[in-house]
Amino acid sequence: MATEERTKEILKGLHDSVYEFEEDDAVKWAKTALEEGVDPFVATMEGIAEGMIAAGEAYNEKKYFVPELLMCADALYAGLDILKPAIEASGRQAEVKGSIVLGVVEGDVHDIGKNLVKMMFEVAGWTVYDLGKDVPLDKFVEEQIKTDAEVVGLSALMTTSMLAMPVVIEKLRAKNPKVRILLGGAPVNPEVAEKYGADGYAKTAGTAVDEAINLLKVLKEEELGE
Ligand code: B12
Repeated sequence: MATEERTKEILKGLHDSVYEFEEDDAVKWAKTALEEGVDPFVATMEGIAEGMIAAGEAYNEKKYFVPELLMCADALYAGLDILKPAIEASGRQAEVKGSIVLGVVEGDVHDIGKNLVKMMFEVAGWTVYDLGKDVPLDKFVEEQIKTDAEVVGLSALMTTSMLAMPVVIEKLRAKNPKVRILLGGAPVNPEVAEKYGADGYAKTAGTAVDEAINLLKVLKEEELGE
């Protein structure tokens, strides 16, 4: 079991290897994390995901440009390949499992965050219907009807593409008033989610599953009350 200090060092190693787009180092630090007993969930959220968020900040500050970001993403996925099976094995199965249709709305190709969210649902034992990125709005509705998923998760990373969210929500509600809708992505916040008529919001992939479980619990209570 790594000491607190060593854990910090390993998390920094993961963070920096994503930030500095060192794919081999990301693999090396992910393996080190597992060998030394760092919780793979913590390694993912506090190491790898934080490294990508820092890369996003570097982009905002014009220190990084598109090629760097894409290389950071490659390092992120290389680390995740090692950590995901370990998260699964560490028994993060949720007590309540459901199914979710997940996608990034039309006009938006930012899918790194959505892929982290997907992974968290998968390791929790949920069934994920991943529609990918730049998803035509009607596709969310079609997929929800086809799969009868209890939850639909919408992701948007741009202030322009997030405007598609209330449109999808209206379409989903028109077809199935019971479906629970969860929003996420950097420009979204609880106020926006409420204004758009969503049922829930999660700031990070780490809290998305808990939020979805809460939505399912409310749904079950409503059904019992009927
Ligand atoms: C990486 C990146 C890219 C990559 C995307 C690669 C990929 N496959 O995703 C590339 C280089 C391709 C790219 C392209 C563009 N980008 Co860009 N990009 C970013 C950047 C730097 C980081 C995003 C990221 O991956 N963050 C890391 C992840 C882990 O965080 P996250 O996505 O927020 O996800 C977390 C949470 O939000 C949450 N979450 C996410 N989704 C969901 C869904 C649900 C249901 C839930 C519950 C939670 C949840 O969980 C995640 C993990 O904790 C941001 C800036 C920033 N600082 O955010 C700009 C940014 C989003 N991009 C921007 C722009 C403008 C563009 C381009 C238009 C640039 C251009 N001129 O060509 C194009 C693309 C256009 C398009 N049509 O989509 C702008 C958007 C501005 C706006 N209008 O709001 C930003 C904000 C940069 C800026 N400051 O200008 N980009």
